[in-house]
Amino acid sequence: MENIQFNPEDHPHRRYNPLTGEWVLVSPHRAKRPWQGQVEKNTVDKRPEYDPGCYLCPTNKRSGGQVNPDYKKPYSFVNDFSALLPDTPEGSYSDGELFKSESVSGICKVICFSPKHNLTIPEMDVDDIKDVVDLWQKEYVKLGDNPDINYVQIFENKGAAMGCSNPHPHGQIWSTSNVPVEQEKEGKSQLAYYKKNGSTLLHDYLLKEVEKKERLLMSNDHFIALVPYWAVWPFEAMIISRAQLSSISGMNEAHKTSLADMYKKLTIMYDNLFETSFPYSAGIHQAPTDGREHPEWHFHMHFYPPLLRSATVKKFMVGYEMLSNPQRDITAETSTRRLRELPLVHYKNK
Ligand code: H2U
Ligand code: ZN
Repeated sequence: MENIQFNPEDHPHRRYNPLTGEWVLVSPHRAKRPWQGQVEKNTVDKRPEYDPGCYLCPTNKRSGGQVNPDYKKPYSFVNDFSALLPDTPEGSYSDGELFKSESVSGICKVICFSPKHNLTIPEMDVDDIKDVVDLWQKEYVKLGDNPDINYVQIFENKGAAMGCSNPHPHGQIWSTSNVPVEQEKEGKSQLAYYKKNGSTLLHDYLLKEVEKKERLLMSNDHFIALVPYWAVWPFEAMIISRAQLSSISGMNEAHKTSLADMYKKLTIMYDNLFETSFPYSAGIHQAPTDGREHPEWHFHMHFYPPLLRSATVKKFMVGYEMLSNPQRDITAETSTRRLRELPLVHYKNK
């Protein structure tokens, strides 16, 4: 083996995620094995614009008895089955080093992206997605202004494969008194980087990726979409702001339109990959709302889609991945090439 040079295109290796400090094992030699399973197409599901049985459609009754207004624009309400409650008493418990707990208070909301039951983000107009971004911004500022709320997590869980309970286009916001685990890891790494270098970690990362090009999916005036070097999920992606914006609160109209446009285009790529409504969990990572300045935080959105080879073959995070660290076969660069080749016209409109 002495004369053979390490080539990350062929040889097993692990890649470092500087945001979380974690590693992913990459096994590109395995991706070359022939795939003998079937590549299936999903049947296109035909849904009505209005579903009288849907708890998110305008004018319908929700499980708790509340009635949705006849909303025309994105509409948010407090989750009827909130995982967090605003009036939780403060307190903590510990018994030595090994038993520790603390109370968490918070507010959970559901956001209906559109009154139309049969749409999804890639099928919505950019102007209408911009209304969603406007509401995200409003909610982030309003929830974040609450002195009990130190983190506002905005996300979308899409598709039955991700455990989403309803196809009506919607997202959620969970806002909490504590900074959750992933954001704490990313916050620590970004703070250490910012202190050392005086610029944000993702600002410098973007400069390098723009130079290298091999993982870039698309760019517009304010954002770049790419498959991160350390991606775990086969078609994982990130949307990162070009400017060192710590949160959505500082975005102007042009930023928000650019974000809406990229959200649409990236999800069109996804849908076109297997000609299916592509499931994913996506969400915004940005500054905590603890009343302090966070110049180290750099606005970004993560997309974690589970599909691997077709509309029906998904990746499982099991075995070695549960016990050791995540692993992937297809490299981030190969995934980028596959996504980049896809047209930006939705397959249903071809
Ligand atoms: P999913 O996006 O994971 O499907 O979740 C939808 C949320 O909607 C879920 O958190 C809430 C559930 O608690 N919900 C209501 O608030 N009211 C209802 O009438 C049904 C579901
Ligand atoms: Zn609906």
